[in-house]
Amino acid sequence: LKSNNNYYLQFITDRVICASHGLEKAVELAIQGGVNIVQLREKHLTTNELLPVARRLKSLLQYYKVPLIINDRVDLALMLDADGVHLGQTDMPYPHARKLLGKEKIIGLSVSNREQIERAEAWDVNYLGIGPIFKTNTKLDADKAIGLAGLQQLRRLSRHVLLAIGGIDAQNAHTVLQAGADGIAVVSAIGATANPQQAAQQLTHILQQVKTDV
Ligand code: TZP
Ligand code: MG
Repeated sequence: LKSNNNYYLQFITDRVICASHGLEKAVELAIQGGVNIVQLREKHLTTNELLPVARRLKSLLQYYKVPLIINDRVDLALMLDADGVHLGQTDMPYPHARKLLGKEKIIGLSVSNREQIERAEAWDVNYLGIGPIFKTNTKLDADKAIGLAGLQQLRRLSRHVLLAIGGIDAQNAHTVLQAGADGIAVVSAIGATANPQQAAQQLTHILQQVKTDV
């Protein structure tokens, strides 16, 4: 996974959580604050509803040269010529997704335990989303939080770029980076705030600081 500025800050959309700004405005502000990967994740939209949203986001992100990743849906990523897809453990298995998307596209995969992270070692995923690290109210069917100790243990088992996810905010971001994450992925720490730009900026500073510390 290439990174513009040597840090990874992924913003994951949730139009309900971003409702006060509107999805596109929230994404734009997040980018202006330093977000450098966006994942479109709208579990409650039908395919038909998702398409126009994805198209508008794609042109917005093209303007800012920020990659757009589509949650779960290899078909939509292909159809839109998006930059990539983020796969969960129950989505299309990585090898098939890679075959369809080709080697230039970004493929991220969610992992939350040892077995999943070990299986991913054989695959050229572009990053792993690892978590939930902390308790989160954003994903109701999330696995149990793995904690900082869990992250530290799983870190040793993987050669991949690890983006920590789940309950991460400006208060705890430095601890997940110290535990071995290469970057973070957030929904509410940016989307649920009154000022997504400022929230993203704060996270960006933490990421840049910890990266230059080590
Ligand atoms: N996968 C694991 S936790 C999570 C997802 C999509 C939700 C993260 O949301 P938040 O608001 O950053 O805790
Ligand atoms: Mg998924």
